[in-house]
Amino acid sequence: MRAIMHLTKLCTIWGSLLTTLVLTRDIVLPPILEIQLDGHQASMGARSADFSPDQTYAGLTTYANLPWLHCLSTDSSITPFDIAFLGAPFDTGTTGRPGARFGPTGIRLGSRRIHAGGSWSPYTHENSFQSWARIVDCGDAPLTFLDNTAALKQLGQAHKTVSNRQTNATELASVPRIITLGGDHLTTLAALRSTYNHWGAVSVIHFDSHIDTWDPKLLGGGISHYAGVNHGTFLHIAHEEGLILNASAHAGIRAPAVNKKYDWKNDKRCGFEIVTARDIDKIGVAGIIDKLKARVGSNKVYISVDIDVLDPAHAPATGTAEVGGWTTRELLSILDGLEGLKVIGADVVEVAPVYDNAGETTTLAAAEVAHSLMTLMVQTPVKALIDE
Ligand SMILES: [Mn+2]
Repeated sequence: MRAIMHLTKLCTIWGSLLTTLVLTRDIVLPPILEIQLDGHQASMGARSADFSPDQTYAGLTTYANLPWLHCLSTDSSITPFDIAFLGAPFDTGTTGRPGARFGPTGIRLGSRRIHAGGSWSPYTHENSFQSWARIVDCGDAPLTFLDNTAALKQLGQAHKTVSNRQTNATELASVPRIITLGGDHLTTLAALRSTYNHWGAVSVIHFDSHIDTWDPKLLGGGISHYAGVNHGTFLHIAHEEGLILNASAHAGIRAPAVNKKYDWKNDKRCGFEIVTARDIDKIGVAGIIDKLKARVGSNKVYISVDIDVLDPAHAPATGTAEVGGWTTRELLSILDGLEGLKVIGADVVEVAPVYDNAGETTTLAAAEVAHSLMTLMVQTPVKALIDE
């Protein structure tokens, strides 16, 4: 009892002390006179504002506030870099809702709180922006929206130009690696054609709710050869062109095939093993990671993330949404679990911001997916064929 009385007395003293403190705090209105713009002691009058490039919400919107570089310029002496973000504003290869041409802009907006100065991971305690790699945003490739064949050629040319640049950390990497911000999934075909030149045929880890190996004669209606080249057939075409190894995998599959047997058989023939969306209920995140790693082994890997691998609850803004998918946390955990793979190229595609909500659910997710892909590249530098 005595102790309780003592405690009550103490609380009363503390209470009045706090009240005094609050009442006597010196508040200057308007509160601008003593603003410290450089984080030290300067006042506004001292004109010492911090205009360093690593400021969020300032300057032009690049991916994660990275420096923009005119990678597609004809100037051969531009700043060397090791990893580049490249937008592919293209959506005329889609069979569903269009709008992914605005994906690169959407993903950049979704990334505006990510920045090099404050990206220390709570999981690894690393910051992949502060590493051996110089990372830049090359802006978007100029692509026609009127001719898919021409657009693919333009995108291929852009990839070639960017990947033929000088690297900065020459002892670790001789070819700059590209993370494409899509764009519908057909854009991945141009990326794979380009990576082949530097890395040869690669394993593909394809995060998607759809297999995307559909036979162009079937998906495209057989109307024309041109119609068969679309975002649901590009992996079939990549296989035909010899760009991918028979050691590739889909992850997150749940969309139905359009026939009983042929699609699955054809998918296998194209080099893919399937991890379904519901496999996660049986083997968990760790089991999925193990399966994917076992499938690609020590091969060089291209990772393509169709944002529709996520459930529409986590990524509504996409062209061909399928319910019953993974959560954002599950996808990020799986991606981060692929640490150690030799990732030579990557993309996040099928982001169509017009279908997003006010909370930017999809573009925030896509931005973080791109961050994870970038981190995989930083964790494992890879030598190009020519250096092996
Ligand atoms: Mn896809």
